[in-house]
Amino acid sequence: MPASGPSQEPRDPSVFEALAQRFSSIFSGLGRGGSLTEKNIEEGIREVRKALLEADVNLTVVRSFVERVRAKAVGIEAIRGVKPHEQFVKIVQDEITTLLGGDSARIRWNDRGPTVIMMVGLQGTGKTTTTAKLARWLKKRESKKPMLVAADVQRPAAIEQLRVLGRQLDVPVYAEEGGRPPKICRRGIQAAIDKGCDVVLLDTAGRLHIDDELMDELEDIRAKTEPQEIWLVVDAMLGQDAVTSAAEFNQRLDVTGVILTKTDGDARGGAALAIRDVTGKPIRYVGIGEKLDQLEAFVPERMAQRILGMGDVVGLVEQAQEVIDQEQAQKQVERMLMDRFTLDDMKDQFHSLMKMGDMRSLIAKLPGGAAITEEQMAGMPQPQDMRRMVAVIDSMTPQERVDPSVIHMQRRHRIARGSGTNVNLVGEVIKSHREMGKQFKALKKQGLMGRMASRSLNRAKTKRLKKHKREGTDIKKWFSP
Ligand SMILES: Nc1nc2c(ncn2[C@@H]2O[C@H](COP(=O)(O)OP(=O)(O)OP(=O)(O)O)[C@@H](O)[C@H]2O)c(=O)[nH]1
Ligand SMILES: [Mg+2]
Repeated sequence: MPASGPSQEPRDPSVFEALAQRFSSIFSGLGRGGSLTEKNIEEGIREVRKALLEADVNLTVVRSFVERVRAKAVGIEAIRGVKPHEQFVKIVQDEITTLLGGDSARIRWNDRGPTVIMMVGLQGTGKTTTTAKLARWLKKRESKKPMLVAADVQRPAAIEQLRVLGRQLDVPVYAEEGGRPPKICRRGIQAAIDKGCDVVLLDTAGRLHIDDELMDELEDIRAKTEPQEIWLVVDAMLGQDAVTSAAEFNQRLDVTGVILTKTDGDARGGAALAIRDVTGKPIRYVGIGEKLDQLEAFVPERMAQRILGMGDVVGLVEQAQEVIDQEQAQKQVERMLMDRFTLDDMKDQFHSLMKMGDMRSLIAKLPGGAAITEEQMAGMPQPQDMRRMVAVIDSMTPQERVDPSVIHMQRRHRIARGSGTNVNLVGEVIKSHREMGKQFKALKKQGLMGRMASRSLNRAKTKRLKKHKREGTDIKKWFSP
């Protein structure tokens, strides 16, 4: 690897470096114009497509990726304080994260005995090295007691290689000279139990090509050891071939994850980007060098951030989105605080709730909102009911919406007919409105509404305060500590 200048950031696995550079120039190009037009969205998308193809991502994966980005980019709306091209960056980053596997996977620990992890892969991909790296990782980071099992009887030197690594790490190694790997593995697990080890790493033999003999042996090992994890070791240097062989291995063995080695080499990043999409299995770790500490957990979101190198921009967009949610919520709270929570307000609220998710998450976003109890939330209607409730409100007269107490039976029938619902639902809506009003009053008593409202009022205060003074409402008591 070429020497880098002094005091550099930790270097990214170099397979992602070229990609990172490409993306950074695409994004800075987009930002230059200030605004994002349909034309330069298309340009941006075309550039992203080219970058992925150059990185050796296969065409099918690129196509569906680009379609997803386009679908989202078309809907970009202006958010105050955020430039449209910055939103575009976030869309691309979110999609890269999804492509890489979304949330990072966790090891399925066996709670009834040692956790068995079976390592498989073609010859020379780095199985043995990675097995040792994992033993080190599990020992150091998970406080586990691992044991290595030499299940490779193909190469005479394989056992010795594993023994040397075990000595270096002070991790026990189980090996037998000769014999069949499935049996060796079973006895290895028993040896681990006897020694009080809680993780067993099975280092299996590689072949040059995927053949039936290898697969039969691996299937036999799997049947005899019932591993919690089967990790496929894939060499990033093999590019698209790595992806193809991963797909084949996965078809036969249904692996639980992939480890991508040699990402420090000069291969292009395509394998890393396409493996999840093609196999449906997440990358769990990446090898970033020959040394035993050169292993990294693979966190899709973090990797996407590194590839795009636009962490600040994405953070900014997220923040701005949150502020908007919060401002909308505060406006509603302010109205409720003024005791003028009409059915029209309820309808507005349903609309934004249907957009934003449920009441719980809305209230949780407000300052102090996390303190609201489940019980207090119970009266809040669910999003799925809201659409029909909105139809009911739409069939009411303006007077009925402000003062639902005038809605007697005859009017209920009229509203039910008008909204294509039934009398019971009309009753429900009126009751919900009353319940919500009560809930807000209860919250107000706790001082929470006061605190929330004082923020809004700082901005919009004088007008409304004057109005309340005129009407003689004692608003001050809500703000007292
Ligand atoms: N640069 C680099 N080299 C690696 C990495 N992982 C493994 N290697 C090297 O790849 C070579 C093969 O590694 P092994 O662990 O012996 O591979 P294997 O899959 O066990 O090979 P077989 O047992 O013969 O199938 C060795 O020279 C390792 O040092 C990595 O992340 N980066
Ligand atoms: Mg090996």
